[in-house]
Amino acid sequence: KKINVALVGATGMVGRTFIKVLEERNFPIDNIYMFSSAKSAGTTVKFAGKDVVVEELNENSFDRDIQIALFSAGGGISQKFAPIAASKGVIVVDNSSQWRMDPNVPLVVPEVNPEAVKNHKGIIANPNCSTIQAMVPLKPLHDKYNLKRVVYSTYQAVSGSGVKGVQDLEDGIQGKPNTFYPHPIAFNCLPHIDVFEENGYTKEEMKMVNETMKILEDYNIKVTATTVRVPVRGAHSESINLEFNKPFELEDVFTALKNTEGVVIVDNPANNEYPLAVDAEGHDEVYVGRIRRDFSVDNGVNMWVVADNIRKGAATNAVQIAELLLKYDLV
Ligand code: 11C
Repeated sequence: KKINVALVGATGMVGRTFIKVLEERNFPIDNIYMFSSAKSAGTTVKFAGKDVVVEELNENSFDRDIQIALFSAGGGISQKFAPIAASKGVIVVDNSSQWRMDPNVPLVVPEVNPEAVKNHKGIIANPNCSTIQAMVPLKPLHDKYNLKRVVYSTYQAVSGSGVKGVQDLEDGIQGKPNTFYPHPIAFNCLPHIDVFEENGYTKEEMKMVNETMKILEDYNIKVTATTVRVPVRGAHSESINLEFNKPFELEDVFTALKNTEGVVIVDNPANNEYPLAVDAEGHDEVYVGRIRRDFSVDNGVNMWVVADNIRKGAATNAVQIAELLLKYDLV
């Protein structure tokens, strides 16, 4: 079965990766439509060897036979156009933060809560990149040992901010002033991702807190986060401290992670082997290492989790959701 797919935000960083990932995974596409703002409309993009002309997105863009639309054009576009697409029978997989916490919108990491897609009412949300990569290793451990508390400390790549973030890092390395971040990102760490909320946390931090509970369907887990932008180009790293309600053997934690789809363990400190952003960039897996007992509490573990934020953290996860729609015969 082949379907018609639309990409909204086709020329952005995630949009371009949608194209790559759809091609790589041989997603069964009959026709593909690409939409963007007026600025990029008219450009030609290659898909599976054919030229596709990018069209300006408008209210009538979905008045044709489209089954799935992958959106990555920012929250404002998703807020306006995802309901329009859904009202015309298109299933939207939305990469923005706009719909994630809506109770009518499933928030899905395919390795973690695939069945949630079945509850969709036209829109399915792709979680935030830093949440996605944490969920993949946390889910099997939560199932086995029941999470009591999670402490996230992130080291996030500039690609999470799109092309402007990458440019600010490249400019800064060459000694030019920053024009995008509020402070230089070159040779620096900024404890500030997205806007600050009234509670003192950033929106990125609150996304990790709220999305973790929604995806694991457990509102008893205590979650806190500090999210930091670091001068890395293309993969987010996270220190994750876990506390469980049940006791565990560390080797069983290793075994559980080893048997988890999408996880690759890189943990051989004797050979200086642990997950690195530069190794994860360009790959779809979530790399986990530095797995060790937290001796400061009864049932605690520390780990280091790295993944390409544009691939598993965005485009790949969205394409995997689209694959689930086919698998479950929902299109
Ligand atoms: C970052 N996590 O690295 C952000 C980017 O809610 O989809 C993704 C923002 C989002 O800056």
